[in-house]
Amino acid sequence: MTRRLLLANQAPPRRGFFLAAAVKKFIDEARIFVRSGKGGDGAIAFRREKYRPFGGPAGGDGGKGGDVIFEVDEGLSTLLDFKYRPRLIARNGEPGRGKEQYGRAAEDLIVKVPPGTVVIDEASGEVLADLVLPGQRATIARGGAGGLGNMHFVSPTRQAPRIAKPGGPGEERWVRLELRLVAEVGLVGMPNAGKSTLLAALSAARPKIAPYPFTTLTPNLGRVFVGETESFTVADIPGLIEGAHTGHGLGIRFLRHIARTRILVFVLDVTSDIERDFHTVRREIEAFDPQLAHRRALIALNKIDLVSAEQAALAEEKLKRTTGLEVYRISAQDRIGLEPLIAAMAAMLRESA
Ligand SMILES: Nc1nc2c(ncn2[C@@H]2O[C@H](COP(=O)(O)OP(=O)(O)OP(=O)(O)O)[C@@H](O)[C@H]2O)c(=O)[nH]1
Ligand SMILES: [Mg+2]
Repeated sequence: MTRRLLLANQAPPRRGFFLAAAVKKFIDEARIFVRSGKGGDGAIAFRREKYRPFGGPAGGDGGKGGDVIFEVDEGLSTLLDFKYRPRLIARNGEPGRGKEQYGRAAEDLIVKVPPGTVVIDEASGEVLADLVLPGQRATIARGGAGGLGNMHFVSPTRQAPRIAKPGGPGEERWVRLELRLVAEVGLVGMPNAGKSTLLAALSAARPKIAPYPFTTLTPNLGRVFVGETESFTVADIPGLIEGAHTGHGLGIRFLRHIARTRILVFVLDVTSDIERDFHTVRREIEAFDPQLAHRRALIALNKIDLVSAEQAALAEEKLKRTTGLEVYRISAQDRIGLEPLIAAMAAMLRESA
């Protein structure tokens, strides 16, 4: 009886659990409020000493307010934390005290962000920071300076100043965070072309692979090793279809994640209309960012295990002619032709360094 009750109670939350698990994977946009600390006020105080009727001014300075500092943490890969923590507020500096004591400066608020986080001021649209390298830091809101205590305001005509400076104000702003993955190579193509299969074949990444379009819902990253010393990162993004830039399919918002790549690899399915697919994908990329369409690129002609060698060769020739790009015949599934493709990517990266 107890047991059945328990089970009945457990049933409903499952759906929420799965939803949360799906969302947890990858968040690449966030809007947050940041505020640095105010500086502590300077103190007005006088020395009181036995046998000295007029002690001098002794009000100490206030401490500096805490900065809000963003720092790249290599271990992070999503902006998820900010969904739960949209307000980042640093502490105020302590006020100065008597006996010439300074107020304590507030600790800075160090906020960890994933590599590739772009910080944009919401009001002006200005990019405040583009945080890419591990450990890289940027001050997003500067803490106010501590105010001067009255001990600084003594002059020959003013022996007992009753003035001190208030602490400086902190800064506050709304910022937008955008994650742009840091990868050297971006895989682009129609849904089902085999991008995720290729990423899995090239790296230790294990993205979901399935025989239907729009399997990949959020980008995947993998590291590809070339020989002993060289390596580069490859991003696999959701498939693009005609009209993606007007919101068809999953749209083009994930193209942001290949904005930083140095080369693009068009993954084409040899069993479909390859030229049409190539131009469709190319057009969508161009609509997103004309710059991106000029990025160095090569073609991975995939699924050659499904056609004869002659058909594959013909397709390759046709593509070379119409696109002017290097074409590599591969089967991501059967791991055919991967070595030359990897070598070509590495060479192109070296050239464009
Ligand atoms: N025969 C064959 N099938 C392949 C090959 N590469 C991928 N596939 C299959 O094609 C289907 C789609 O592969 P995915 O890697 O999920 O394709 P995708 O381009 O990532 O698709 P989206 O994530 O939907 O954009 C899967 O059933 C794969 O097993 C290949 O070289 N040969
Ligand atoms: Mg995929």
